[in-house]
Amino acid sequence: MKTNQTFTMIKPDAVSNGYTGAILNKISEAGFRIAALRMTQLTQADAEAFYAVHNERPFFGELVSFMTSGPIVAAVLEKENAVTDFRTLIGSTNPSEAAEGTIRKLYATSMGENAVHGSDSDENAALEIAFHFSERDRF
Ligand code: 3AN
Repeated sequence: MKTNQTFTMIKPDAVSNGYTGAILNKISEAGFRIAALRMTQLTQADAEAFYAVHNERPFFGELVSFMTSGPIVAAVLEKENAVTDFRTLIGSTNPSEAAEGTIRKLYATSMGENAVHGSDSDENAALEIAFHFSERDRF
């Protein structure tokens, strides 16, 4: 398993607010190589499967409904220590607690509508990458 890759989604709030370009630029400036990239819209089944780990949480319905509400941009990012460094770049789940200069501090609006997803472990990165991209769409 590659440990130098992570998976991200630019979420519907950030895409509809016009932040896709700015966020991709910030990701590139931070030294990540974009190894795969696609704009798509998650179905209800996609979002339920992707967030299955949260299906007992009180915000699950809200999360699935938000994540299917509009297009997202999915990407595979490559860098040494990709998972950890990307979590640092995006900042805390709650944007009001996110550090200055982080993507969530700059572009997120709330705990639910928090602009970007970033894998939380190498294992989940591999699963999430395989969920969204076939081999031939990865470069
Ligand atoms: P992170 O995305 O920072 O890893 P998780 O894994 O705890 O955060 O949560 C997954 C997603 O669920 C978050 N990105 C956010 O969109 C949503 N979420 C988490 N906590 C809440 C909450 N209290 N209310 C609404 N949505 C939430």
